[in-house]
Amino acid sequence: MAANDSLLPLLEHVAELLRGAEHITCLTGAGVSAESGVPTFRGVGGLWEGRRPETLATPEAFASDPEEVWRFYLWRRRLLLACKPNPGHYALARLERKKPGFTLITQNVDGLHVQAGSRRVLAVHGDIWIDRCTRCGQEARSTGEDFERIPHCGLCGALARPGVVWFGELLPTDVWTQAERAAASCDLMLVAGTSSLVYPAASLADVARAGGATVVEVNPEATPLTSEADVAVPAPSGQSLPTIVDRLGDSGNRAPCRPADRVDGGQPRQ
Ligand code: BJW
Ligand code: ZN
Repeated sequence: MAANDSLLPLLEHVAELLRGAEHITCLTGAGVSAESGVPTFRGVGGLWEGRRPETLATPEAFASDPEEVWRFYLWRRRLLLACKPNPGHYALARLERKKPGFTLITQNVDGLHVQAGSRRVLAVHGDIWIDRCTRCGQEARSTGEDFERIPHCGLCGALARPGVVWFGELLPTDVWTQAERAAASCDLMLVAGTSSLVYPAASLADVARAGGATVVEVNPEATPLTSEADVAVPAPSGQSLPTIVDRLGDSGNRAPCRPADRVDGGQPRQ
């Protein structure tokens, strides 16, 4: 669905800001996948609704009841198999090709940015499709077929865990370092579909602002970032981002095609 007509001047203004920016960094959250049918974490219909995050997304929860935690993640994997990227994901993939100095940082673990054609994705909260051994750290990509079986390591046979970042865990160092660098050095930061409640990812907008960047938020609801942002677009990303990127034109900055260069956590972590 196209963006509401009354928003067009605002979207044109954002396109103008993007046109003038050399280094653009985008931070996305669960809201960007909402129009693909992936539930967000907080709010009505969110994954956490009726549950406390600490009961599922912590190392302590996994240690005390790995089966219950795995049931949650296997349920989400099954749901994701039916989800496809939406126009917001595709718009960000097009933006990367139009602007060579573009970096995409995502808190999402669903892989939909890569499916949409984004090539360089800093996945700061990991990847739901990775099984990581709790003993030797060996990582394997799930085939996404067996939703009944709790994964075990192909090398040592120990219990695996999902390759995501839980509360109280460090973000993958290499990915996080690159994300901070991209935030500090951009002249425009686009923050789309995140409640800006979870740290340290939420601090990236502050890092960008401290470096003098213009901050643009895309979110139908107000967040703690809204009043700090230079521009707030109160609309779904699947409707507003395509219009913004369409209006960008070519900018004379088309990036050459190159093989996928995904940055998603790299090293096995314990
Ligand atoms: C739309 C839309 C549409 C809807 N279009 N928009 C500083 C201060 C306070 C606390 C801390 C702090 N530093 C660290 C902490 C602790 C903690 C934390 O942040 N807690 C807060 C809850 C207070 N952080 C951590 O523990 C992190 N680690 C860490 O800091 O390590 C250092 C350390 C170690 C030891 C001790 C202390 C420090 C790790 C955080 C890991 C987060 N993990 C999760 C789960 C990942 C795995 C999984 O998927 O299961 O990541 S939690 C969950 O939240 C997930 C998300 O990536 C993350 C962010 O959520 P997101 O994406 O913003 O989604 P929602 O649902 O919150 O919002 C959706 C938004 O979309 C809404 O605003 C909607 O309006 C909008 N929307 N439709 C556009 N169509
Ligand atoms: Zn192992």
